[in-house]
Amino acid sequence: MLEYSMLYPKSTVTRRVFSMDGMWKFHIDRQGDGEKEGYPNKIPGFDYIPVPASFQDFYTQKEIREFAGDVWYEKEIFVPKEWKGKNLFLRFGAATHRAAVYVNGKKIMEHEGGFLPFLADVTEAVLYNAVNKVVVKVNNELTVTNIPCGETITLPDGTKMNKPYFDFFNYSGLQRSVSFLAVPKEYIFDFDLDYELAGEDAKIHYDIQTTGEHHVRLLLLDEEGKQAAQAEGKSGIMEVKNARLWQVRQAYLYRLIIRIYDGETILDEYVQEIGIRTIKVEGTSILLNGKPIYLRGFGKHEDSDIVGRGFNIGVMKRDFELMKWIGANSFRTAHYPYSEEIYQMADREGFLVIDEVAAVGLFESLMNFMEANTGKKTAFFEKETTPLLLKAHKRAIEELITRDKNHPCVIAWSLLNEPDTSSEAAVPYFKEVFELAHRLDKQKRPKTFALIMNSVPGVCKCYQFSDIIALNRYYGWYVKGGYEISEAEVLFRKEMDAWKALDLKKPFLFTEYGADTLGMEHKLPSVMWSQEYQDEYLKMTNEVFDSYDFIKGEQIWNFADFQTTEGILRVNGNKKGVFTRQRQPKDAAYLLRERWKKLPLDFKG
Ligand code: EVA
Repeated sequence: MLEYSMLYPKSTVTRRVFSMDGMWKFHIDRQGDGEKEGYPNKIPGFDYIPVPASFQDFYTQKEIREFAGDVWYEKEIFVPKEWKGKNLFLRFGAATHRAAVYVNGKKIMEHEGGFLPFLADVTEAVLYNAVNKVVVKVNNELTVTNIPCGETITLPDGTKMNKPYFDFFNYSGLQRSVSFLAVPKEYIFDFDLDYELAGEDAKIHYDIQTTGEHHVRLLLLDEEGKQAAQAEGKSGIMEVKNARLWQVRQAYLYRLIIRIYDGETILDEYVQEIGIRTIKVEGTSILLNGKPIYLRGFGKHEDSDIVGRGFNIGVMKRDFELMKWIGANSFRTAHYPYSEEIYQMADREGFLVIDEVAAVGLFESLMNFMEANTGKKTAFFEKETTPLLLKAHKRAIEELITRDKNHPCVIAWSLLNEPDTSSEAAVPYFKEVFELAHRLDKQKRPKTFALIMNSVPGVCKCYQFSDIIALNRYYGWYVKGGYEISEAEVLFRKEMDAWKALDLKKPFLFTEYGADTLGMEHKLPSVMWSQEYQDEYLKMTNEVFDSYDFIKGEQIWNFADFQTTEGILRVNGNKKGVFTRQRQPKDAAYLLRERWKKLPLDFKG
């Protein structure tokens, strides 16, 4: 169990949340000696930047954009005296990739992992009815002992530089909201829900964890605010008559109110919207509420102009509108857990989410999507440091599942993206990771990982761990692109025939396929990178998808163009977007819309 509660911050009759978003004082620690220089008490200078945001794209200097090391943030907060006697927490939606938190000069905690929330307990450190100083040191260096993986090199002139083993820009900083919470001494710490459907009715199996022994009561309200069910005690079953189910693109959300009582006094209250639904895999089918579904949608990124990977509420709204327009019903949170607000929106809009932990780059190469095809092996899981990586990875899985388990939108966990599965050493690693996820999830959702191009029958040692076989495939792009596309199709079908021959009795899903396309480029006849070629590529790929019954979904790479490390394969970023980075459609968007609007939800049963 985690040492702090991951519940999303909400004000209720017993809780108070104060947003710390806005301008923070900011300083880049070029010497890396901030502690020695007294930064925990006060950071130097008067530069201010917004939170939440990545720090990289505001500035005009390349050495800031590429900076690898420590950056410092500072903000003052007034703590009212009425909050005495409460637990006071600072909550960081994320700090990429690791952070140390100081209050009034005193170190409170450290956290590693750049895409999940953490809480600093500042109850003892604050001064009441006074201004308090919050200082946060954020470090963005990449290592092979933390996820996502990469390395930090030193250039001949002494400058440090990040070398990701992954294909997205190493945006960092305080990229998500920061809040200050006042929570009662005895409080609701966590809860787990699971659903069982019985005819018209539903049973909600629940477990509530609190920090004390007082009595717990639950109340379930429907969308009109009418009582739909109630229950007493920390664990049990709540019966919902004539339950309205959470369905794909037709969400129904109940409001669950959890309270701790001392007699008739409410000690703590937490409120969350929940959706009643079941999810499971049976044979080659993915079943939502017992009925087969076919996924259509995207691998995405949190990425936009100016704020980088910072949570951007406007971009989130636009993305959902575009996904609805194009007829998508799902997305994968490639390659890290997204901001919590995105899952809340997916809950409300009825989108299916494959929730991915930041285990990307477990294949030692910047261009792994290219090199996997060459037969390159990197023995990634045979490193001396692998046990440390495994520890960080498991911790991130625990944080992810604890954070996201009660979202109806989350239908599967993706535990790795494109690891090197060619050596036996990967097997015990996978075993630990998959077993942990299974144990932590009361709903026992399907678990998967995205297979890199060379993870094929005969080579991949780990696909058996997956409940859904998720393939990242680029036949017609990295393999035999352009006029060779007919050969790409032959090779693609050959691989799919090999999977078919294994008769795994599991659903297959394409978690990636795509072709880089410049939003302004037209060419008749087509060439690679033109809009015409993206369409040709999609026609070929779709035909292959439709030839195999066990393929139960397609999530194209990528929803939108996104920023990457600069290099000869990337033109100011990755251009595989169906939409541009500014969220306007390429030609392929119309082709996909045509297809997806017609595909029934239960396509291929
Ligand atoms: C690509 N291919 O080459 C993508 C990457 C992605 O951006 C992959 O999983 O295999 C990766 O991150 O465009």
